[in-house]
Amino acid sequence: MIKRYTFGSPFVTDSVVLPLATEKNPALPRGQGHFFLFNDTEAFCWNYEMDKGTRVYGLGENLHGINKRGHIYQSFCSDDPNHTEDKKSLYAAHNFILIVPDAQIQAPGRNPFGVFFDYPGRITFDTGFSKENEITVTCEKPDIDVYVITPENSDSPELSICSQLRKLTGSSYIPPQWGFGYMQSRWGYKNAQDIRAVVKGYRDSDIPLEAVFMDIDYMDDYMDFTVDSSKFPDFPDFVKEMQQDDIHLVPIIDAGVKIKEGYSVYEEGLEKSHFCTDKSQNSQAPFTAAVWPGMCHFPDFLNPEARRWFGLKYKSLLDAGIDGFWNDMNEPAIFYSKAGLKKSLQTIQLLKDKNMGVGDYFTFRDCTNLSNKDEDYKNIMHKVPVEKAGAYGEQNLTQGDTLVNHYDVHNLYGYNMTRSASEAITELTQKPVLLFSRASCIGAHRYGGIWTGDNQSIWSHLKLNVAQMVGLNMCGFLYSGADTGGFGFNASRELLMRWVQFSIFTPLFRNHAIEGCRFQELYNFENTRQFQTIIETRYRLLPYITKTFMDAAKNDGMYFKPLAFIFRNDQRACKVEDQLMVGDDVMIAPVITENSQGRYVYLPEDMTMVYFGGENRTRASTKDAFTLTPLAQGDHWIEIPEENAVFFIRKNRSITVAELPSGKINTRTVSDSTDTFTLQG
Ligand code: MIG
Repeated sequence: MIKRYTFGSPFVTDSVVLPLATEKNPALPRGQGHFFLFNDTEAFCWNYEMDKGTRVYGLGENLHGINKRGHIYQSFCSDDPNHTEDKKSLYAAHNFILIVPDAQIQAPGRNPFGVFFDYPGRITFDTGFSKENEITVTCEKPDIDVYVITPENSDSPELSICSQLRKLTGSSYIPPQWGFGYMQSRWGYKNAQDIRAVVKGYRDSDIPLEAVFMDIDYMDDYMDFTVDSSKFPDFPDFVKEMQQDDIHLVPIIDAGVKIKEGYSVYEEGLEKSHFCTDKSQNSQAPFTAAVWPGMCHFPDFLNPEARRWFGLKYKSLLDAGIDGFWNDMNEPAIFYSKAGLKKSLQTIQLLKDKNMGVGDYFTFRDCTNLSNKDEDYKNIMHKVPVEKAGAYGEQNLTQGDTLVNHYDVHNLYGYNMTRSASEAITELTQKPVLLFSRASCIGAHRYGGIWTGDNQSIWSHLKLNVAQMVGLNMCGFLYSGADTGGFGFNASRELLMRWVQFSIFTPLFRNHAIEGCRFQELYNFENTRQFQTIIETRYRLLPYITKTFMDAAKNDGMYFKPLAFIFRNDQRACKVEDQLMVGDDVMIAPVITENSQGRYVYLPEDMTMVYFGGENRTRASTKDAFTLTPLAQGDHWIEIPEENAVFFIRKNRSITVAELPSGKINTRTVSDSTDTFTLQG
């Protein structure tokens, strides 16, 4: 059951699609905490007292483990590539938590429940950091819709809560079938030649590849919807050439629109007033700040007309044959604003001839940090229909619109960029299009997938990736994954190998790396055949992976689940943080530490271990390449050599896997019809 509690006059975020009447009485039933307002600031607050054994789930992409207890998290979409443990926020705002009270304590009102905070601005979740046994959720404005979700069945209450959240917020985006293939990306592929070389590298080493991503360098001077003709002399022709080789090209689109005379997107946006405006200029001029292309304006994605206008711009690339996009920098990321730069140059001017001691030096040092500042966000204004704005409207305009300050609705920007693309693409073409975004909030899962942004090639980020997948699935982002191998830093062969072994199970499976780092394409590493074996396992598992994904998408379920949601009465299973269920039949236990030949795996029940790979593997005999070993419930040390993919099938369950055609598989795509057979657990 879902109950809606409305406080003040909330902004209509469109995160929710199910109309629900609001509760007359704002008091929560016993065991669901209480709401209040801070007297001094009027800030909204929800507070809940936990027992020692209570577990907290949710929060989508955010940091730390599967159990989110014990930290402070914040939803404020942030372009911050340093995903260290002290951070509160990554690129997304997934304001859902699920609380599972300690099952050992029997008392009335102690059932699992979920809370979705439908709020567009900065909101903080203290899940037992300030006080070990208290959760406090606070947001800055008193205007908010809160949805409290209780289970509809007692067999799997957690899954029931998550599925109701999806009913409330709409069903998840489904990618084209090829989106389940293996994809390669790198910031630094400069031209058609570079991309051809990548495809050749994969074909020569006989590793399946479905798509190559085009990062910002394909554009003419970083201008959205342009292609640099010196790098791609005949772009539609090149797209065709790639298609003939079964390769999809996926260009990036950034949020900022370059200010440049003669650039049609800039000129049209200006003429039609489709850019966000500048508060310090009484909203009479567009807001200006620098990103990749230098000074930019920002499309007003919260304004329905601007949203449609920008979305229809994807047409030029669709017309060139493109069928996939990734939306970046849409928190929105800001390098510096004019005002910010001016202030900092003034500060430097004052310090110029000074003998700087520590105070002045720190002032000097800090004043050059100009990115993603609240001051800038507070200077951006959106034009929003009055009926959506609630108490957020600041100044009514003609034609039923009002001005809303970006800072207050910051988390809706990336979401509405993806919505802009998705709605227009649906209008423009019948073909299924791949679409995912960096910034998001709940609601965006209806329009596209997300990737988890700029992680790094370090072991702790592989571990984080495992936990993130659970939070993301709970919030509806089924089509998601991290940059496999890590984006920043240089990946060791071993880390990449272990990461690929995990990512063969993530619906979005993309290897991506930063400009200038070690080349991370699989064929650039020694013993390429071992990588080939693992990627092949992905392709062999596709019948199970796509079926599990489609079941989750169609039934508002989860693709990745924590063991705790399935083996609810097993206290050990409830605490497992590094093993996941993939659907109902398969459990995975990725290796996430270095120099380990294997790992301990906890089996909550008897399972069959499946090894794929090794010396026996030949294409002609797929069946022989799988080794099945029944194992009893309990702890096991499992050897997981580099060239093997290992997973577990639950007892009496079976999964369908694909035969691969014998011989070279380099033209194989996910859509090839292949024979399948069954692995029996
Ligand atoms: O400021 O387009 O997260 O995937 O390669 C960096 C260049 C901008 C950030 C994205 C990353 C992408 C990079 N972008």
